[in-house]
Amino acid sequence: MTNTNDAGMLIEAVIFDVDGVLVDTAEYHFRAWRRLAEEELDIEFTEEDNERLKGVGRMESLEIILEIGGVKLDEEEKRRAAAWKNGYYQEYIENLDDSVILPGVMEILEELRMHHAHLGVASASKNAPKIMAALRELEDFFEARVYGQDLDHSKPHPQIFTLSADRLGVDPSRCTVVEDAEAGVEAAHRAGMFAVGIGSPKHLHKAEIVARGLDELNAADLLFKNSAPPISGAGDQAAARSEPGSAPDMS
Ligand code: B16
Ligand code: MG
Repeated sequence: MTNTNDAGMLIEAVIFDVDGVLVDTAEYHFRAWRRLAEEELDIEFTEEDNERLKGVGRMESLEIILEIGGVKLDEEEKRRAAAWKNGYYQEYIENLDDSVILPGVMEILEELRMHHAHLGVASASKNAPKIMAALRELEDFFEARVYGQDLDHSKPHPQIFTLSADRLGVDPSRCTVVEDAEAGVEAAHRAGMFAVGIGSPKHLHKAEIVARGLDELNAADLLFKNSAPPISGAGDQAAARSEPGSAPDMS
């Protein structure tokens, strides 16, 4: 690889989050949590609340919902609540097909492959192996995979991405992470990587680039190879790029 980003660094690898970046399953997580919150726990749970759960592990997500509702459960009740949610979620993902792959995903992966970028997939979800196995054409793009089963720590802990870089054999400073979660952007920065946010600039403004979807970006954007801003169809706040050359916040 000889691509250089504006900070004078070489990007050799791109690591993709799964839910909300590659596939449209983030919506299913939200529906399953809302169903649990409203039907089983009598807690009102909004889309805004859900932003705090994105990318966060199952038990940590439950703790956030309980905190929102001011509800206390003992350990056994928590275990059962998390299992209920997972049961609902698994019903939603039972019959997955290629239609869940988000717009622009296959095209940008193809393009990155032409640039000889190393590609990794990294998800906090323990259901991610099942999702990826159902989508073979997508899975085939990736050299390294890190899933919930491999992790001791939840995002924003950087473990998910440092382990990915390790498996790809690439230094963290040469990696870009593509994430839809605020906690994921923070995890990328704590791993010493660049972050591309997919979703709303309101929640993802700390990422070096924010776009509504991968269909607004191209391989050069993820490799920080040019400085032209991505085109956005994003209504209120268009795809935003922070000042190129700004190094990731390593705090
Ligand atoms: P599970 P990602 C994350 O996946 C989801 O964003 C988050 O909502 C979910 O709670 C977490 O996986 C754990 O998922 O309950 O299936 O193990 O965004 O990191 O791909
Ligand atoms: Mg995600």
